[in-house]
Amino acid sequence: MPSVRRIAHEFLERQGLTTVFGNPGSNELPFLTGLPDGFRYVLGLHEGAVVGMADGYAQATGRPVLVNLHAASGSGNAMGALTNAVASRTPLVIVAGQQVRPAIGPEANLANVDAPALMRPLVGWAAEPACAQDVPRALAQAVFEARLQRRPAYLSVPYDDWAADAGENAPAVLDRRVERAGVPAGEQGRRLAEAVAGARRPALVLGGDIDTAGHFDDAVRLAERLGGPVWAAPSLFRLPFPNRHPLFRGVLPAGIEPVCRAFEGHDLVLVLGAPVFRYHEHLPGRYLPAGTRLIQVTEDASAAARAPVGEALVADPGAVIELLTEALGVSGEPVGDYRPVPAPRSAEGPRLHPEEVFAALRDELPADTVYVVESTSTASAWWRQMDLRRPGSYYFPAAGGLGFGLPGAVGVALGRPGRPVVGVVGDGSANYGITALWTAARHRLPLTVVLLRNGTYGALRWFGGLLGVPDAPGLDIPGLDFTRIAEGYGVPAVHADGVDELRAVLAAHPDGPRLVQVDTALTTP
Ligand code: TPP
Repeated sequence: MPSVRRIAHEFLERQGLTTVFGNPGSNELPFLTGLPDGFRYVLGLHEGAVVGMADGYAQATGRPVLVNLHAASGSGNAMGALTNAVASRTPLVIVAGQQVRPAIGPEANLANVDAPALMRPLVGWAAEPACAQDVPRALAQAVFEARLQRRPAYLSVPYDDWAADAGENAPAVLDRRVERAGVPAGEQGRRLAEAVAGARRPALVLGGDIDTAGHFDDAVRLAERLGGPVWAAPSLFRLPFPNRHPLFRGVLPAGIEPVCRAFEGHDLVLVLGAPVFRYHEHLPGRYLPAGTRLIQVTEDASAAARAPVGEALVADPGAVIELLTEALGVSGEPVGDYRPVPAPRSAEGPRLHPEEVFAALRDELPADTVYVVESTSTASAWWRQMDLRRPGSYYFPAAGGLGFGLPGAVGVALGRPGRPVVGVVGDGSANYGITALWTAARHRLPLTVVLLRNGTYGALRWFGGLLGVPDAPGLDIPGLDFTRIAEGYGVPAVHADGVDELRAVLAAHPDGPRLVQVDTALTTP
């Protein structure tokens, strides 16, 4: 009979989970031994970076990805990064090493005493198989749970299970297929099409899921037939629509009252592929203007159930886009031209305004560049300057947990080798995932990191004003030189002193990673 390990490796291979992001410990080595030839192990030096890289990779490839973590300590280190993967609905399959079963009760070193409970609020499914022979089936369940729920799943495996005999039933999992279909039933589709076609002034709100699921261009077709304004959902983590398209009105502010204000005058708001809504700043008010009907279409049953307002249909937003585009027919109205970019603002003194940096990126880098952004006080500057027209062009930490930017950029660069990838990262944010630079160097990824150094936690300064607490300590971070830090991890780095130097640096396209540090002025989000 084959071992549990043999069946597990073969199952993972058949499911296409052959890239493993991990940081190993003694408990994990027995799983990692004898990996078949087609496997690739991507070592991250800290579990936060491991999960951030896996998240970026899974999002960029659109497929579940295997993550291997070390017991409770490694899983604990990964949890901040996991909050982002949960919010972006990334199907991570996390396998963590556990002590041998007899050592768990007495709490031997590296025993993860109640492993599933440790992770449960975050992951969609967590388990530790009750015996070695259940490991292959449980691993299959982890993969299918992650894929079906689009949420990380967690499996803790005692390390002596891997060498155990798998038993005669174990190979049955190898041929399993589990799929999902999400097309609305005829009557549901008809009602939805009637509501949309009958609306006087419909508005469309698109969530990150639209880009994740590959419906960016389909959303443009639907919007043009609808002819109404399009917003991106609040707390955006992927751009679902070209941001200079004439119908695009921007990212909705993440507060109840301003969202309500934006919908004023619309009789129907159709939300596709987003929760309703992921607010951030607590700005209370009515959820919707009087007389505005909201219909949400999402594959995420929990997002439908927990919304405080509106009707919801749990269905594949892609199928609904197709259905509605057909039902609406071709509109006679021209939509107009893409909106031009304004001249970038400049700052007083030697520091660059972030708009000058973003204008340089826009002008000097190819139009299909992918940006992984973790710069928190520069959002409005970003959207004023950028012109992103391709699917998969923009990633942001989905739950606002810092530490995604650098690792996420590394993961995207690994997953999308055909497109230029740029990480745009603040000097505060960079520290939470800094070890990912080592992985970028190790894999010689053609990744550019643009490091915006304003010497402070800019977004928190703005929040301090909003909350009426301008004197909170711990907001300044002077004295960091990321050119030296990057060099230490093996990534060549330069400090660009002005716009001309920045533009000249960006115009060169090295075939490995590089970090470009630039001093920027403080702006408000
Ligand atoms: N810790 C984590 C893991 N996530 C967070 N979001 C925070 C702390 C709180 N936080 C939000 S924004 C921010 C901090 C610390 C500052 C980020 O600074 P920087 O990257 O320099 O961007 P800036 O706001 O200056 O543009």
